[in-house]
Amino acid sequence: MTALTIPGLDQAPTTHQRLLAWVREVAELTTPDQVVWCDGSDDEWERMTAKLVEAGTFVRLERKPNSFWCASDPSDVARVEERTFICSQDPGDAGPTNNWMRPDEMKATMTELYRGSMRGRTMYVIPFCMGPLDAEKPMLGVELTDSEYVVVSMRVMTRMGAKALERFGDDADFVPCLHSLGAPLEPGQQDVPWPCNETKYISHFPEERMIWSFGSGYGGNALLGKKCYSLRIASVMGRDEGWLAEHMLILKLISPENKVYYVAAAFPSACGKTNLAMLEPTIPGWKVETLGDDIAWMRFGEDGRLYAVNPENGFFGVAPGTDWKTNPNAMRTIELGNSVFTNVALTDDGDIWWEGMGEAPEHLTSWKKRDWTPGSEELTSHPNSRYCVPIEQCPIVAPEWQDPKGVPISAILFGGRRATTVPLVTESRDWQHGVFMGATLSSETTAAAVGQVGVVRRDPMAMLPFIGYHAGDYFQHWIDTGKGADAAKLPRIFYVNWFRRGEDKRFLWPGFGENSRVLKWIVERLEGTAPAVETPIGHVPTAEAIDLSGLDTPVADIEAALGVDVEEWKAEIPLIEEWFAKIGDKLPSSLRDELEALKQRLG
Ligand code: SAT
Ligand code: MN
Repeated sequence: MTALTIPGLDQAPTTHQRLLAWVREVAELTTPDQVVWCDGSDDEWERMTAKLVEAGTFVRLERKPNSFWCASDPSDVARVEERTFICSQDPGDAGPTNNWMRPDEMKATMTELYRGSMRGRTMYVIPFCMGPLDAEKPMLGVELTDSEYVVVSMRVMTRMGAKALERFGDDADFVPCLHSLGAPLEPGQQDVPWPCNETKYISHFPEERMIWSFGSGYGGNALLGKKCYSLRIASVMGRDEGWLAEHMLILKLISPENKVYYVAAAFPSACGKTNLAMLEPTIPGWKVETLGDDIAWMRFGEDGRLYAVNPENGFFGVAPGTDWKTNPNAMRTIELGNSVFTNVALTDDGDIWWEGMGEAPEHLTSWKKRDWTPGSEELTSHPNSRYCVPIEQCPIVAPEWQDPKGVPISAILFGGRRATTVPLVTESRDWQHGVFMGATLSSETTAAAVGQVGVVRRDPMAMLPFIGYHAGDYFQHWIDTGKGADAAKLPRIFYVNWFRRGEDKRFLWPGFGENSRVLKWIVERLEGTAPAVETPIGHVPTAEAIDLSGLDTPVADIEAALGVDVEEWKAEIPLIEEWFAKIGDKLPSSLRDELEALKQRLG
């Protein structure tokens, strides 16, 4: 039998046999019109963006250099957790928090979906690297996709193209990531601006370190280096190899004495991680620099400290609510251009607009491509609309952000969005208690995933949708990470909640730049200079322990934000018990002990 000839298939700029064989196999299954090996050049960016403009997917912005407005299909706007699967051999390895399907069954189902799914389109081969290219062991992947939007976005979010392929040599390991929109084109058929398929699968094969995605073009479902590789697959690698892949920002805090502290912080999607990562301290003399806003890979260094690397190359931030007041550094980053804006509004003079930017212009084109005027009932932008921009453009990016060694973490923050119960900040008693805090983290749901917004759910370490294996084993891995280490060198763990509300429902804490006051208290705890009150749930500052100079929030509000209400916490216990029951037999006994100890302390 003669092999199928598909233009471009044989123009591979590599001699990596496994890669070549896999690309051929997928091309023969999906039957694209041609295969293009992406090099990541400016030329390629020009060609891709021009093609997207031509197709009506992109509108070039007049008011931002090299930037584009994009509206997705209204049905394809967020991660689809219901359609996300961990296909381990044993369902016990996916655990109670993931959807599971047998790998052979999933492969059979998806193979039929992929058959001919790229017909009439181009299949792009995107070699990429998560984390610095000069890492001792670069973390490589290849995404095959029939979406130009994905190519362009991967160029921003990862190190991709020729410079990544260089690191493949003849036989480097890589994570195969297969993506198809599932929207083949028949000869002469007119394309739509945002092709996708009603049927969606986001499937992970943890034992094979492989990802198959079908039917969606949206970020978290389609940019497979991000949540799929850097969290779900990497968390499994981390379990097996003794490191942590976490849903955390990485920031650098510089004190007035020029002392440097690196902080990693986990929050569920759309809870202000990007804002915290780029915070502008309101207290004099303090500075923040950023290293990442979404994902941290943490490994022990030779000195016994935990070092964090950001595997990403760009920010994929929530647009609404971002403006010169809440996140000036994000605004400065996108002002420089080279950005893709998805599902925000378009102004008549060719700029972008979204809720939270102040007074709306007289007329906009909404994310649904409809005329919008200030009287309109609809939102201008989808609540999960995003900007996608290179990290290097951030004016406060830390110079060491590409250091393959990473940066030593002094404090880990876990945070959720809770209107009640959880104080502004609590310091854990020790590592194990900190892991308990993380494991029982809860938050009100946001628009980052399809589903109801505002429901309290447990979101352990803000990783609920991203743990690539059994949540109980994941907790044990966190416990073991602490056990194997020198306790004095471990990061200290804190639990924060910027979102507590008063009886009249208003926020008690101003948040944003003022969060620097909480960071300052945390640093003073590390230095042993700040007081805290021992409460049943951990160490909590009094209002006096926090630097409130120049803040006009009433002290009564701060006190309420810091309050530990024993009755509220007693009401929380059955919810934690319910959550632990869901984890089942694999719940580490040390976490059960922590729960018992908490109950005792609450009396
Ligand atoms: O949709 S993404 O996963 O890319 C972003 C997020 O939900 O945090
Ligand atoms: Mn995220």
